[in-house]
Amino acid sequence: MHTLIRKRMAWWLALLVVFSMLSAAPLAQTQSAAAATPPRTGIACTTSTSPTPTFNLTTKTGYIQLPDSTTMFMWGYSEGSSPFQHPGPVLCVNQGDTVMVILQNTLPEAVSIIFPGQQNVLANGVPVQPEYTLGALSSLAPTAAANGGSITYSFVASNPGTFLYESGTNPRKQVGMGLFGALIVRPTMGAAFMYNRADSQFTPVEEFLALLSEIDPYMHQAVESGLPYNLNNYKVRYWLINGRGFPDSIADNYASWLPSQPYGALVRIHGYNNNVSDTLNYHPYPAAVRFLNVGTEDYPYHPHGQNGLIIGRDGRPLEGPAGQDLAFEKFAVNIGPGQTWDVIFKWYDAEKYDPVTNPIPVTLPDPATLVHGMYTSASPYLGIMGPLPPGTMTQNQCGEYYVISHNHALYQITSWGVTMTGPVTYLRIDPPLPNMCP
Ligand SMILES: [Cu+2]
Repeated sequence: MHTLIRKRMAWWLALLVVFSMLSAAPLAQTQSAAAATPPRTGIACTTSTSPTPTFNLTTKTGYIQLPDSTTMFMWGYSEGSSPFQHPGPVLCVNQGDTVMVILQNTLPEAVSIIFPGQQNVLANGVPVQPEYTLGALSSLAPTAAANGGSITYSFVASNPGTFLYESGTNPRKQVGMGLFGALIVRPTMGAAFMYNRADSQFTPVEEFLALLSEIDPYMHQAVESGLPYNLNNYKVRYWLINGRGFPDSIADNYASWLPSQPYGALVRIHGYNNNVSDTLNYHPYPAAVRFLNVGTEDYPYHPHGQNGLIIGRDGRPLEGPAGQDLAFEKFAVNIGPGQTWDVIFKWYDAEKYDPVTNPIPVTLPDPATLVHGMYTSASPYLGIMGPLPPGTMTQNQCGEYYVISHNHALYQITSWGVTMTGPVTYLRIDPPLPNMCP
């Protein structure tokens, strides 16, 4: 079952998998690590009591499912006694918190955690220093010993923003095996802001994670078998978003058929309203996406159809010394290894087409003559389901729009050769409230 057989699935098979999705998967309530009722889409935070949040991270081994039907052996950080998960829990804390992370190591080699972007990190109360073995650097931070060791890291989360946490011990191997996660520091202005700037406000239920990573299957196979692996042979075959490949990426958080991959990547929003003549005022703020790259390659991510406003990078707001706004609009978001990018974006229903009051001023083709994709609403109008040709099926629920959003290095949106998988997801735009969307 764990042998890495390259299974070249036909694309239509992958489509069949998609057909089983978005069918309102029930939320798994057994994952106690996250909030009691995690959101179906968006960031599922693991929290602890402010101002001294404490997280117990235990290294575990486990398996994840990949889009070519491969089952991949992984290492990971799990919360306390929770089962293996990939990636590690999304730790959400508040600016100024004294964060304590207690690492318990069950793996057969020493492991550590580093917190890039955090200052004055302590390990067992002592400032973090590298470890040396026989005079050679062996870890960027003090370790928890193999097979049961423990160590406690602590730091004050001084800066709001998006950060990685990851192994600092033989990171090429250990981070590649899955020892990483995301850390979100909320600013003192509140959880609806990315930074302590009024212009960083977003709609809280429209906050999303895009944690991009990669897998060399031969390294994982060697580690599972207890064999050495020459990292000069490192070659990535799988790329993931939030620990999943498309189409699993668009399934809900905690989808029941992905028990060790809790985080979905579907970006589900409402249109943004800043038009004073608009009668809708329930949605005055944009959506937010936190991009992170824990791999070794650039990930040039691009959401189709709109620019993002880049407001922060590596846990620092883009601003001048006097607080001048240095945010800039960009189409492709090219996240380098180890970087994080904080992006807000607005989706406008610019023309507000309506079949009665504002019809599209062209003759629409007969739906019977069109090829309909599996998420078609068979109508160009937001919130309206058109007539589908007989025999056609759709996963569309309420006339919502779908826009693809994906890594634009096309060789990276594969799973060992199975194209159009990997770091791909959808932007889903729901019709204005009240709507019929489940
Ligand atoms: Cu594209």
